[in-house]
Parts: sequence; C-alpha cells; structure tokens
Amino acid sequence: MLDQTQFPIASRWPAQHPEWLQLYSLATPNGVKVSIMLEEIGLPYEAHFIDISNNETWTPEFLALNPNGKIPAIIDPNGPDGKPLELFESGAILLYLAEKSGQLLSTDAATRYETIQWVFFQMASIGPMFGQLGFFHKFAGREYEDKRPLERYRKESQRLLGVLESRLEGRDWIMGKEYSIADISILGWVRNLIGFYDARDLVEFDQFKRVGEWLERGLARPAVQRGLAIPVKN
Ligand SMILES: N[C@@H](CCC(=O)N[C@@H](CS)C(=O)NCC(=O)O)C(=O)O
Repeated sequence: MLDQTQFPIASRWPAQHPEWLQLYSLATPNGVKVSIMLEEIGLPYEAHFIDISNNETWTPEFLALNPNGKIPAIIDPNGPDGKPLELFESGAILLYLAEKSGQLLSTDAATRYETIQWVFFQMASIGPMFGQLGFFHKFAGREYEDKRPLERYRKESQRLLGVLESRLEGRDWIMGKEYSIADISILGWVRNLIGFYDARDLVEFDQFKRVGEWLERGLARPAVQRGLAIPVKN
C-alpha cells in the first residue's frame, strides 16, 4: 500500500488504488512502452494522464519523481524488499517489470543480455533519431530554412530501419521466436514514424518489408492495442 503523503506526485495525481502500481504517462512512443508492458504481463496498475502540452512534467510534484521532467515514470508500492520503488526512463522500467513478472526477458544469460542490447539500441538510437526526424519534418523544425538537419536525421533513421530489417531476416521478433521487451521498446517508435510523424514516404518505409511485417504482427497483439490507448485523458 502506497503512503500517498510520502510522494508529492500523489498530491497532484491521487491514487484510487494505492495498493497497485502507479503509472504517470501519456500515449507517446516512450509512454506506450510501459502501458503495453503492463498490459502484457497483467499486473494491476493505475494510469495517470500527464499532459506534456501543458508542461505538467515540469511541475514540482512531477519533478520530485523524475528530475528529468519526462514521462513515463512509475511508483511500485511493492518494490524490492516490499518497499515502494520510484522509477523513470522507459528502458529501466521495462527491465524492472520483466524481472518482477518473470516475463518477456529470457532467464538464459546470453539471450538476456542480447535482449537488453536491443532495448539499449532503441533507447540510444531509434528513440532519439526518430524523435529528431519528427521535430524537423513535422513540428517546429519544419520551418527551418536549412534542410541539412532534416536530411541528417532522415538518413540516420533510414539506416536504423535497415539495421532492423537485417535483424528480422529469418526472425518473427527481434529475439527470434520469442516476443520480448526489445519488441515492445521499438514497436511504438516505428508506428509513430510512419503514422504521427508522416514520414513513411520520407524514409521510403515500404522498402523495409520485414520491419513492416513485424510491425503488423506486433500491432495485432491485443495487449499492444490496449497499451497504445493508455492513459486516457480524464
Ligand atoms: N529516455 C526517456 C525519454 C522520455 C521522453 O522523451 N518523454 C517525452 C515524451 S515521449 C516527454 O515527457 N516530453 C515532455 C517534455 O520534454 O516536456 C525515456 O525513454 O523514458
């Protein structure tokens, strides 16, 4: 049970179920990693809608949980040693939930590190590069006269899609036969690139056939569909 008086975030976003894991998020590519994961593993949780367009991550209550001012973040009232655990950075949260639930991350040491490697690949490359492409193609950066930044991130995003295309040769999922947190970390970003960012033609997505088929397989999972719509605006 979460003692809400101990956590400033709970004064602004109170928990109805303080005994459940608390998720503070928004359905962006980084946010949906955690909601998809929670839907996949079936752990009871409560999702709070954080409105980044109103700078809610920069409020003192949110910053007390994540000093970096970004969604997603969680508080697990039943963390290690039965104590509450506060966590930010979606990759760290995926690893934590995989270990807590014993799901979607192999216990075989070599496979486990290989999976973590692909999660880090997403965190360090796919997310930052696709995000910059979105900025320069769809958002404020679109107005910049100098098109070199757009071209740089377009090329790099295409290159990263090529890395995924090669990895998926002869594999249904990033880790082969087993769907894992590596897929969860990347799915929302590829969907966003060709959807919300309108970059399908820009990156010539249709040449990456295996990535397209992998995305379809992922989006066909009911937990992915549910997770993509969480949290709802309240
Ligand atoms: N590396 C972080 C990135 C998180 C991130 O960039 N979150 C964005 C939404 S996708 C955010 O909260 N932006 C709000 C802002 O910067 O004001 C993670 O994966 O958790």
